Amino acid sequence: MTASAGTSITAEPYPFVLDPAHCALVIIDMQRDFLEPGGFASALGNDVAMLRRTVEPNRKLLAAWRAAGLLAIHTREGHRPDLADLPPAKKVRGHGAITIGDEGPMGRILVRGEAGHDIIPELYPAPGEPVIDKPGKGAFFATDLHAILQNRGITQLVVTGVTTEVCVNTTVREANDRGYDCLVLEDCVGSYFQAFQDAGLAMIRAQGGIFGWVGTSSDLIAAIAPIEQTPALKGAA
Ligand code: C5J
Repeated sequence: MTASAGTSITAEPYPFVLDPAHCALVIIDMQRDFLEPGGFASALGNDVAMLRRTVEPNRKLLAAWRAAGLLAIHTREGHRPDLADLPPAKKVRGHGAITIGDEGPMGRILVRGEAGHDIIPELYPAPGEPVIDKPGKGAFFATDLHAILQNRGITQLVVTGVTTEVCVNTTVREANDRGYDCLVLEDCVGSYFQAFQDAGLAMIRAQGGIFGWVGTSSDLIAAIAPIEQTPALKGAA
């Protein structure tokens, strides 16, 4: 078996045919403020363990993806230090005591350049891997993600990260409307709420895969392993 010609991967609602040469891994918002015990989300009382269970599967997947020579892209939700790109509605939503731009446990909340805004060390981008700074929930809104993907001939996305029902779902819907096939890996996406994790995945694969496919990292890693083991296939991919 080679993974270069189109490998069928077990997924719901039916197998996903991977085309590695035209597929990018997009890891959504694995940022310290969302995932670390001392971060903003945990200060608000969220159980970050619900998200941290995704770290190790993502780490293994990213290592395999890099070893296969495939394109990995990282996103971060956040805003300019002057907050000029922060809609007033987003700033006040939720009536929180502290909101975006205020001082949090790891610097100003969701502000670019602050420690809490950065990606967790376990999944830190390697040199050359694009990092998309996005002001919204979707990774396509007000970013150059679509241009980067188009310029590289990408037609498929493997989507992982947090949170399942917010930034992962929004990005998958945006990608779907732009013509990308999306495979979401259930063990590599997380929510602070189990009901939202379940519903978020169910909505993607419902109605014959209305937004995409749902699979697991172990099946994907098995499918790309031949690329890693066969140097000649890296060129094909
Ligand atoms: C993400 C959020 N990344 N929940 N953000 O999902 O506000």
